Amino acid sequence: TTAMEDAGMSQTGHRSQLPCPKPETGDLSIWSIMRKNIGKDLSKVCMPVTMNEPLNTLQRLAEELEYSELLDKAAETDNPYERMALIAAFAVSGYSSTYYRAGQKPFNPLLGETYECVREDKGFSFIAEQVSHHPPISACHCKGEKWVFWQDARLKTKFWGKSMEIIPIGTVNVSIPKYNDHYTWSKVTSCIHNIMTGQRWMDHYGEKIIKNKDITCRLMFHKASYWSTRCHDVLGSVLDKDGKEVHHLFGKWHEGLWCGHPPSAKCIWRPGSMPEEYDLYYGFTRFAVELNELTPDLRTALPPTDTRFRPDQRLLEEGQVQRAQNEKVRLEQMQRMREREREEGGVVYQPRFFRRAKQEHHHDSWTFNNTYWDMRTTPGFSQTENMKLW
Ligand code: PIF
Repeated sequence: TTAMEDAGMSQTGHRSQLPCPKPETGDLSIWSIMRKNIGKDLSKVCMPVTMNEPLNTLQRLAEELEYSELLDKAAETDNPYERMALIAAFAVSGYSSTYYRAGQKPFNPLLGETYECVREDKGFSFIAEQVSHHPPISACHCKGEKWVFWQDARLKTKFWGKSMEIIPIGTVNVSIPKYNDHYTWSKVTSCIHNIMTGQRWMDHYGEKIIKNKDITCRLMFHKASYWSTRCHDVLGSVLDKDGKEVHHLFGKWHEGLWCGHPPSAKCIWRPGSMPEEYDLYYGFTRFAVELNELTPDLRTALPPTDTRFRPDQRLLEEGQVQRAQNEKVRLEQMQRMREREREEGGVVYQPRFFRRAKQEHHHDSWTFNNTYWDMRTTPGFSQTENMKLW
């Protein structure tokens, strides 16, 4: 280990470990929760904090940028087919962190909760906000030096008894102004297996189609099966305007993506190594460990609605399960009261940093209103009126 790592810091200058391993809590309650709520919309059920990991869905969206260097590289690649292959690698890379992560669910953010992630080392600034409570919708926007990434995420769940399917609704967007590119895609279905007993694990399957002008990339995520070696396989093609394959892509979402045909294929993405004892720390990657870190400079710059200030999530991170549970209940109650006040006053809730754009494929899409970063510097969030979420 290096001196920095010994000081609890990673090469990036961020923390390299959570303050505390995941507490042993037992898994029994999941049974009774599911049994009591059969057929119900699970997003309307209050889950115990022990089902959570100390990250929320806004931070999970930021996590999709762990391999943002693929976007940097795409933004410097003149060949549009190679550029598409790099965008495809990026769209696959976002799944790799789920390989060790099926055990817990992210916190459901409170309405109006925000999360920013400024990474000077990676050259991006990310902001996300919970824009709807029922159904839960998270919107985010991220500006790199030469690209922009944005999406709104919403999901449907299907409970099958032994497993649960998560069907994402929403569009992922990447634009690269230099080439006038606008890539769009939607996510594939995810499935949590062995939800009640045994070792939980996650799978992702279905077809993902990435579009940009007249170039398309088709990516097929194979459904894992007990007798197949094609577990976690991803196969794809970059197609020209006539549907002719220009590049062949293959790999596994937890191992990497290659372009070409073996043995001469070129690796275009491979996930980083996991931190030590990751299995004791919720299966978080190095990047995930850093997401909820609250440094002194952030403490003064962030709006009070930022997830890093959310007490129940912080308490869980510190291993104080009972206190975290009590806080979760209190915050949910406060949120219900705010909702009731709005109802009584006839006030329609307006998100602060995103606005509802046109309807897209039967669902609303959300776009950034571009006010966050200006407000952050002038007048600064200590001078603005902010929602009191906790
Ligand atoms: C509460 O959220 P929870 C409920 O929404 C509750 O209805 C509400 O009260 P209200 C509370 O204020 C909320 O805090 C419910 C639900 C929503 C998500 C993220 O956190 C899930 O208690 C993403 O839980 C799943 O959870 C991705 O959470 C998994 O939206 C990888 O939908 C679920 C259950 C998903 C189970 C996954 C199991 C994994 C082991 O009175 O205002 O309505």
